[in-house]
Amino acid sequence: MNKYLCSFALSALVLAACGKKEEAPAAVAAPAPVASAPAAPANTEEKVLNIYNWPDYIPEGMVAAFEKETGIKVNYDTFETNEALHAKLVAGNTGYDLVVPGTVFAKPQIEGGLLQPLDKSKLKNLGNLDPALLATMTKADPDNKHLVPWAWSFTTVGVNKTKVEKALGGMPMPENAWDLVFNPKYTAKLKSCGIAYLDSPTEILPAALHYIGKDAYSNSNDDYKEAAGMLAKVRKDVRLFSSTMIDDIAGGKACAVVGWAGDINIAANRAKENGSKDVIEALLPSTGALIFIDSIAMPKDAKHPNNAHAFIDFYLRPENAAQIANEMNYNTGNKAAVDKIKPEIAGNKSIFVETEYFGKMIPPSSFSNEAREAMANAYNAFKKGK
Ligand code: SPD
Repeated sequence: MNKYLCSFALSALVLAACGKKEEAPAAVAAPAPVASAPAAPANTEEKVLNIYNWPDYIPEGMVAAFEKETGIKVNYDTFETNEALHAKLVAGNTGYDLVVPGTVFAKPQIEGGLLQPLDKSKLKNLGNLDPALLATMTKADPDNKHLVPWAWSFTTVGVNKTKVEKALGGMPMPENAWDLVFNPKYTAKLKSCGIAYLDSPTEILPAALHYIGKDAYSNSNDDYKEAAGMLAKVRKDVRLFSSTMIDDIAGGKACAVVGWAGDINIAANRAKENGSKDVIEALLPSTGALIFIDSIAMPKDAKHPNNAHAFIDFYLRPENAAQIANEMNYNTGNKAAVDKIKPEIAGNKSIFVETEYFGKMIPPSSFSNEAREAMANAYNAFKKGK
């Protein structure tokens, strides 16, 4: 396995399994880690910060703690898909100081000048980040100038195992979990307890491409046609399209989903809190799952850049970064946070995947603008059932 990916894989709870600790690649010039330093001193900016993030993606109390410490009032809005955030950035005048794109979209956003470089002199906790993850992110952000990792996880199949086993009625679970959501032999049975897909072309097409043995980040129209052909066969069995499906899984509307491992784990916890005894799990398909890295970045027209840097640096403190894993079930790219992760989270293989499985996973890449448009067309036709 690539030596950098190896330590990124575990960020690095079982780093020992990957051999000796790697040195940071030359491209990543990060200052030495500084634990728990206070946020940057007060600045002359208006004390406001406008953040645009995904739902269920910030530990409870983090915004309040930042506001209390800095006196900066945070306005916090959410979006549900990379497409929605991208459209806002392209339209301009977003009104936001910080946004959280996936690296798949951040690459064209950086190339298009929609995001501005960060001032690393204001990020004294930057050295807490895992150099291996930063090295991986250079595919999207060549000199790590624009993006700081927020969290990472993977797109996979999630199940309410209790309901799925019942609906399969004695048919064994498939070896490859993707069959549960893409193979009519299984979907025909699981439609009774509910199949849900993420509602986004750039979530579903890559998973479908991967399932049919193509490059998940293919830019080929022929590949999209083949993936659309496969999807068309299961369309009638898909009950829901949703990008905030935590409650759909936890509340019993969906028993098999194409979703994000972090959210599937949140759904499992929520179901338990609601008194359910059902077993809900993010599966590790035998052919691999699709890694994504979400990163925090500043739109080109951010009005409060100093406050934005203060928030990023606050998030980079180990005790704050650890909460994204402990509370939200997402993997942090913050190496200094590793010893603050709770044992039950560290031991959850669908949050901190083991080295062997990490080797099977599909790293993120990106699409051309034309490819995104073609995927959107294929996806919309699929949804309409054409
Ligand atoms: N609940 C937060 C989910 C964040 C998911 N970002 C996913 C991007 C995947 N391409």
